[in-house]
Amino acid sequence: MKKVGIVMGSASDVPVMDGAVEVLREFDVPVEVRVLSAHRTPDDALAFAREAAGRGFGVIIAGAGGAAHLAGVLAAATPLPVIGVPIAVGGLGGLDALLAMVQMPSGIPVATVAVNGARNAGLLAVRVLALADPDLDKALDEAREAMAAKVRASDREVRERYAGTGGS
Ligand code: RP5
Repeated sequence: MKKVGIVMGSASDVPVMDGAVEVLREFDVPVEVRVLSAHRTPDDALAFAREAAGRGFGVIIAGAGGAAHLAGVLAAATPLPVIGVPIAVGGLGGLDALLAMVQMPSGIPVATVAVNGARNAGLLAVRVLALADPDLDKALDEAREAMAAKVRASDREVRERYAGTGGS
């Protein structure tokens, strides 16, 4: 199975990016987690991106906050799909990082998830790998069904709680 690279701009991003690691572990997808900065260690970040496809990665997830160039820089140097996780740091609550990732100019895309949306980034990475892996595809379908069952249980509970209060 292909690996997923989880790259973040600083160790301070770990609490958010843990969400992506967690979901990939739930699906037994191998991960390599790195701190590589587009600003502070640009040569290391580029080297990682250039070598990633040849080292068995299938997808890269990149989390960064502030003027977040990391996802775009990695995407520029690899043919692999890059999923960006904007991280909320500083006074703008992550809006700066969100715009930096989602507003990539035409030509080099970054699939950007919500601010601090590392879990969805992990799920999207699993979905990409599942295109070539029927077992992973089945596991994802089962996880979705389990999630739907939980929502239906909540629906039953709420309907019972408010039964007879004038609604239909
Ligand atoms: C970004 O700057 C990192 O991704 C991090 O989210 C933010 C702040 O980094 P530290 O100052 O905490 O190292 O490059």
